[in-house]
Amino acid sequence: MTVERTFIAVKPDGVQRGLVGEILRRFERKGFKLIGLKQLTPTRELAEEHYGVHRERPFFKGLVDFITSGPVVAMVFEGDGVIVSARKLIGATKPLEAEPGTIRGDLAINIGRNVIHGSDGPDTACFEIGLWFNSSELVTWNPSDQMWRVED
Ligand code: 3AN
Repeated sequence: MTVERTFIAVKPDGVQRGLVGEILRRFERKGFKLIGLKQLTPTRELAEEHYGVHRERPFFKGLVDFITSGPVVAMVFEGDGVIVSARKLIGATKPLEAEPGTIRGDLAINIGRNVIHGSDGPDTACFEIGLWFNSSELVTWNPSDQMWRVED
């Protein structure tokens, strides 16, 4: 497996509900390495670019209104298979379809308030990391317990 990076964001509902630590903890416990972390209230321009694929959908304006309504905690995690694994930790888009044990399955009820975003593939991850972070904001480091997470 190749080492990958993915973009994760705790949305305004997750921040307002005090779920940042709970969500971050799940990725850390899994063994993924946090290499970027910041809090910001996204501009409309950033939100519209981020959700550009949904531009023609009826929920687009509401989605942009919501994501720009307050602080978002943006993160980049690194690790083997992190893109697919993060999507599994997050759970299905519709919280009522998300399995218990997943972030949305445990912490959300409504599709419009589903607490977290995670990149859905390698191209999206690359695009979203570049959209939300400058390269100088990403930190390269070696956790001292790395050998306990991976074989080599
Ligand atoms: P995911 O966040 O699981 O990748 P996407 O990319 O299909 O899901 O949708 C992006 C976001 O758009 C969702 N997280 C959700 O907040 C919102 N969304 C998707 N479908 C709907 C819908 N039918 N009604 C309202 N909001 C939606």
